[in-house]
Amino acid sequence: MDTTICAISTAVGTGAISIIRVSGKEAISIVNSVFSGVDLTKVNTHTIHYGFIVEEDNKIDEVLITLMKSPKTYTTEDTVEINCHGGISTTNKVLEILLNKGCKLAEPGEFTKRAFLNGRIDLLKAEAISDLINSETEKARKLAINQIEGKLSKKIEYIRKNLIQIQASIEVNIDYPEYDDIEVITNQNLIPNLNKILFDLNELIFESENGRIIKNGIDVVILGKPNVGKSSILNTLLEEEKAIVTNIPGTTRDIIEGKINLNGILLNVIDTAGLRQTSDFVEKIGVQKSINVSEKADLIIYVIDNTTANLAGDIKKITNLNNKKLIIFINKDDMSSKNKYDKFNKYNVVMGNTISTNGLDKLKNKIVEMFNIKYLDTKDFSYLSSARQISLAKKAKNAIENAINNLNEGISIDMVTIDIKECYETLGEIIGAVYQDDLIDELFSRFCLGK
Ligand SMILES: Nc1nc2c(ncn2[C@@H]2O[C@H](COP(=O)(O)OP(=O)(O)OP(=O)(O)O)[C@@H](O)[C@H]2O)c(=O)[nH]1
Ligand SMILES: [Mg+2]
Repeated sequence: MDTTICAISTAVGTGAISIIRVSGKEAISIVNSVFSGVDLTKVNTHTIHYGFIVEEDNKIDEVLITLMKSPKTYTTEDTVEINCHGGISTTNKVLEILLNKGCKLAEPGEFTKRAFLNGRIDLLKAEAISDLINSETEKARKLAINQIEGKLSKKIEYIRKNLIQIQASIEVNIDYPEYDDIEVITNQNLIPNLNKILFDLNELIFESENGRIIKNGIDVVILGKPNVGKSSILNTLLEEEKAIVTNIPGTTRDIIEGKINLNGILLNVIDTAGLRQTSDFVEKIGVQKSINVSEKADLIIYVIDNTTANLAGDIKKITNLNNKKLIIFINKDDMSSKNKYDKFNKYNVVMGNTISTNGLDKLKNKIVEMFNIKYLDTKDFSYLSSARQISLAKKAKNAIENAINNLNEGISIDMVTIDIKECYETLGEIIGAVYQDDLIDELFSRFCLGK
């Protein structure tokens, strides 16, 4: 934190402008020492200056310098941003000059890490900055910007405030039992308050599924026997001839992926090798891969060929897919069939084809319905969304459940303060009020360089 760091903040490549960001105690003096324009140590904060970056008497680049003095900056430290002409060689040369003058090259996410460590933003907001950069849909962008604005932090802070009030009233009872004007804490008034917190945590965890799918999308795996039309479904969904389609069973041997935007939610669609017993070495590996990806899927579309006479093999495979969100898609409904599908009544069944333009509309509608995609628009877009946040919320919930169970089992109130404190601190970890250095390092290392 004592060093002055610098990095290229724009994408590396040829472009109109590249921005090099410098932050730290010596940011202004270092840039000033290589700048031909005004004396940057004497100008007002939040001003822009024209000039050249120079090395000995050589002009390296014509630049605009944005100067921002602490504390109203991204990192809260003195910050200088150099707008260079874009292009790899110029930008790298300016960066090299700054490094020679004593700047350290920033690690990925180090500017944001400093903003967090200097107390300008909490951990949820810091994570959301990375999410905003990586967002691929409008909904993901909205989720991230709401988190930056602090909507999610407020929800967590609210629960923590209630916990601290409960904790304080218990402690006052323990410390000053002789006072008459203090409300006596009993199981009767404590348990309902803890149940209210449990309710809020359950809601956060339940709704985190929305956050997860808005941020990461839904992993959809297309499974089924060979030649049923899996690759045709992928191609039709993507509106692109991505996978090879032939009438030869066993055409697809590896997994093929593509993304589509369904009502603002990203579907990561994965086509797989048809499931069958085979002696072909390569195809065997492909079939195993199909099984592996299906285990990690959020949704399996199991495809059946409408013209298949014998469904016994399909029924067996579908039965093995228990615990998975599943749609059985009867493909090729443009072809006649004597099949009856009432044995699939307990599943989500959709019929369609890949021949007509609206042959897959019912399939898409079913996905929208199963993942409540329309309902998401009516909500406030402040959900826990990362695995880190969700697992901590679950840990906090366990602590509060322990407190309630302990009270119900007759354990004394002062003992349950341990569980209440654990819940409070775990929620603190979500926003970064409590943190471990290595976890913070790991989290910021996933950021872009220069952010
Ligand atoms: N009539 C009709 N034919 C279809 C339909 N969808 C796919 N087909 C045909 O079915 C054959 C197999 O299609 P694919 O998409 O390659 O099937 P697959 O399930 O990917 O097959 P494998 O890769 O071998 O597992 C091709 O000849 C397609 O043109 C459909 O809705 N109706
Ligand atoms: Mg295929």
